[in-house]
Amino acid sequence: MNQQSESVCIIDSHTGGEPTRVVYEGAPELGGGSINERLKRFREQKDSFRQFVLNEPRGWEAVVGALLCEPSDPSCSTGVIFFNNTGYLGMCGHGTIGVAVTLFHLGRIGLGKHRFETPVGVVEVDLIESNLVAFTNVPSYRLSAGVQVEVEGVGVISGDVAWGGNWFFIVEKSPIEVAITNIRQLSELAQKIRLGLLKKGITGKEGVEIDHIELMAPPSSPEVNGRSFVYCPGGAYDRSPCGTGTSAKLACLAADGKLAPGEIWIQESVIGSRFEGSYIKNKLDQIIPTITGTSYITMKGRLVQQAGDLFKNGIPFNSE
Ligand code: PYC
Repeated sequence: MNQQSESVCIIDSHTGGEPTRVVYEGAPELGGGSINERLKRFREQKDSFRQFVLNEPRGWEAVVGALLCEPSDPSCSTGVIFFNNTGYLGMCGHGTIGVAVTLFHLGRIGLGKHRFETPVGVVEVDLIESNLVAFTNVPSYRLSAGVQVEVEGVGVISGDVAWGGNWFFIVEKSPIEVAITNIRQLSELAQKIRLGLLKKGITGKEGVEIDHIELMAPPSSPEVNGRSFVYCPGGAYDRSPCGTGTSAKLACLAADGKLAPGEIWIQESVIGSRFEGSYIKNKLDQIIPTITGTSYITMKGRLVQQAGDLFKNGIPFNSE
């Protein structure tokens, strides 16, 4: 019998179809300090753990990992570092909803209000019911509007650059219908937009790469305000309407005077799942979005590594 380790405990959930894998036991020791110091150690010294948890054959490209850690801010219930098949995310909206539902399932939090520490700031989470969560995101804003980018084989596409916990390029009218049958074509277009942005040196603040592309379309029904396809770093598309993407979209709507504080915006994903969003303003003229959605547990288990397995750390993946 092979020697084996099965000490990493996980719970999978999906938020509007988008999976989150919470690692609640057996994560590598990341030391003390701020959550950003721990993220740095994770990235620089323990990246093989990220690949082990998410890459095939144990995971797949759509899954976002959530590593729970001791918060440095004692008012927070937990710290959480989000990661995916290609690296690390500042924040993750669907993942925040998934983490809240998972912590409740584990008996670690009760219904009501909690605070989670993320590398881009504290988010406030309201666990309204066992599967229903509203979270108040980090301040979000539009950096620039009507930015033109040359897209290979398509021509010039115009969009807004906005922050919602990650950087987004938001195209108001997708040139391809946002439909489940068009996922391959939408992904190819989004990847070309991303390359066009890189080529022209269009970035978020402080030169940070814009790694999420959001293609908007008219709603599919009168109860919905907008439909979106969100392309994530690593090449997966978001099955959910994307919590940080909905936040960035709200920032653009607010900047254009198209959505008033407190007004409800319902954003639908390419597979038809929905988030409800609204915002208030802060003193810096940024918005503070609140996003509501549901999440359900799909799997509980342990990840196993056996000696002799060539892919015991996952199949190495490089999105570029
Ligand atoms: O919900 O913010 C989100 C998100 C980011 C990447 C995948 N989902």
